[in-house]
Amino acid sequence: MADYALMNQLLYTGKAAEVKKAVEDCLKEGRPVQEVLENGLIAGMAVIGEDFKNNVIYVPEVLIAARAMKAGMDVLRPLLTESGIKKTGTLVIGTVKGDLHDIGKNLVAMMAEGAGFTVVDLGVDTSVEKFLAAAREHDADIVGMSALLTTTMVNMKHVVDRFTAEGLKRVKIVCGGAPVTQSFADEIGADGYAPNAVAAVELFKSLVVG
Ligand code: B1M
Repeated sequence: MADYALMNQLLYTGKAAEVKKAVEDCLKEGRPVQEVLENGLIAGMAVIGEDFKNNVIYVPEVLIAARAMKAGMDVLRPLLTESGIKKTGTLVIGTVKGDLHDIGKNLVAMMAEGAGFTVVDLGVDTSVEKFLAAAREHDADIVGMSALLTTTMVNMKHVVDRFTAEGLKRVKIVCGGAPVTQSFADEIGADGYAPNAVAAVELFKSLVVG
């Protein structure tokens, strides 16, 4: 018998192997993929997001929980594609050129995946060309850029300028990272800025809805 409250708890405490097994057990029991995703994983991740926002838990706990969620998602991902469940949207995300920091970017990517987005993670040191090619190839709704250095955040502007020059207005561009601010985002012409992973996912959802 599927016990989603237990799965949420396992996710919260970052028990990756147990979450994976719980997801597999639910599927063996014949539970619908979308039910397992929403009640087991997304509901658990939502609690993490809230507690993170309210300073009940901190980055290490979120990363451990996010890894557990990823273990569960790895089981569901191929089935989600097969069953054609409507995803929230497609996010192409990367850390900008010259920057190797990826902890915050990974957190944003994992939380977005937990919220139902298809996430294409380009990793670190991502060139303008790579953002552009991936946005086209995956028909991205959102391009997310992360930067942790004052010397690399300027590269965000190059991405915005290039997307504008290429006429890719449909793709919303969001930026974040410790030195980035709302006024910087406005200055470079980005569509949005988020100070943390929870706010980023809320922003992505609002941009996809319209
Ligand atoms: Co670096 N580093 N680092 N570093 N590093 C900082 C950023 C620094 C502030 C430390 C300091 O001097 N106090 C400083 C930057 C100074 C500046 O530019 N003003 C710095 C420096 C100087 C450097 C090097 C140049 C050091 C050197 O080699 N001399 C070098 C640069 C390498 C490079 O990138 N080319 C370097 C290297 C490294 C490590 C490799 C050792 C390591 C990175 C490991 C990794 O990421 N895999 C590292 C680390 C760990 C840090 C600190 C200590 C921690 C960063 C972090 O992961 N925070 C950092 C100091 C600090 O920030 N306190 C520092 C936790 C993470 C969860 O937060 O990334 O802010 P954050 O992400 C948040 C939000 O910003 C937001 O959501 C996340 C979750 O809430 N967010 C987004 C992030 N991306 C987003 C995208 C969005 C929306 C929100 O939309 C798309």
